[in-house]
Amino acid sequence: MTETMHNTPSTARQADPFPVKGMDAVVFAVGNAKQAAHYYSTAFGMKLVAYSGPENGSRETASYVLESGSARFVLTSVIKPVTERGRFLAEHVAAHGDGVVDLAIEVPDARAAYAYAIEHGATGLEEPYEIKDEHGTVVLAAIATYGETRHTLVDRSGYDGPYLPGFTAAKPIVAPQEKRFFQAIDHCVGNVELGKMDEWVAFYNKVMGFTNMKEFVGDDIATEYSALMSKVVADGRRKVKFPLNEPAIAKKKSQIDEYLEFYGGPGVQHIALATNDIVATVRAMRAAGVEFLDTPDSYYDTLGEWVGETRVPIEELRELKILADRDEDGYLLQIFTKPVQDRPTVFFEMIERHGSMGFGKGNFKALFEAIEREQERRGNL
Ligand code: TYF
Ligand code: FE
Repeated sequence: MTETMHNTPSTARQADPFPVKGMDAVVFAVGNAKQAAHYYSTAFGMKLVAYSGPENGSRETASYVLESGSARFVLTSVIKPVTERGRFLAEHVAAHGDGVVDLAIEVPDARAAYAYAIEHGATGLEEPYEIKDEHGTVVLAAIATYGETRHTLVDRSGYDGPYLPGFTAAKPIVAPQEKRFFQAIDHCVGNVELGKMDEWVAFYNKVMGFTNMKEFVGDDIATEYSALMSKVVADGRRKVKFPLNEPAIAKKKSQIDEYLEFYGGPGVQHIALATNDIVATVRAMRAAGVEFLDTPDSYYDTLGEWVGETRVPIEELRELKILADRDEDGYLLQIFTKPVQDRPTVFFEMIERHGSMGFGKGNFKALFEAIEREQERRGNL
């Protein structure tokens, strides 16, 4: 599928209906944010920059803000639920395990973004509001997306504090890595129920004016080996990319069904993190104990024939189990972690792009066979 084509010449194209600056943060609700912050510091090389908790006025929750380049994670856990928000977060962890509650998007105008979304059918969760401190003012609003996930719309152009009012600057938990493991959030993937993918694609088309990217996984690939269908939506400037998966009826139990069963419904499946040196990143993460999906040796025997030259010699890709894919625009290198909690739910992808705007479709066979081997080990196939 190609992007929607308009007959109007590009010079007459309408202004972006929903301008987006990029991902603001991926917000996780977890059982133990203190330990999670340590994990993302040591295993993902992230740097703690801000904190909110009982020591600085938040009696209900503790939140740790970690950064790596432009990528920001917020890890929140409940200390003692008193308000609706505290109860929501506690119940979220009870129902879903550690997971993503918010894919927060940075926008130039949160009021305008919220108004556009509501006008086009979004469910409002927080009407636009301002919070301020000595660093300035942030405007926030929030809308619902799949499952219990939300999109907070953040305008931080009038703010220069470490994260949001209520947070104070914090020192790194461990000595900072000499080199970042990743620089940015590349894409955030959602799993939705069988038959709902197109509804959620339509939701992003309508509510945020996002358009479809050309890479998609249809029936053919789905039944042959992937057991999932997938389409990708993105904002006009491709600053945020949201692939959406649904299970497909295939020979094996879909990995998406396994996710939906253990997460207890739709939610964020994986976050892809952009690196400019995937070899160094994977070496460092493996050394820190991060587990990656295995790729069979046979994958590398024929890789060179179809993927051509890449920055990294095939033998190094083989050693580290890194995947490669090429399309008309260039190539990419990618690898997937195993789920990062006890439930077979959320995982990460590390991706190094060289021109390709794709998502690794050429790897689906090898990738999904690897995922199925893991499902089998868990007894869920
Ligand atoms: O984001 C994507 O679409 C790629 C492909 O379980 C993919 O990373 C899709 C589903 C999945 C793993 C990777
Ligand atoms: Fe991905």
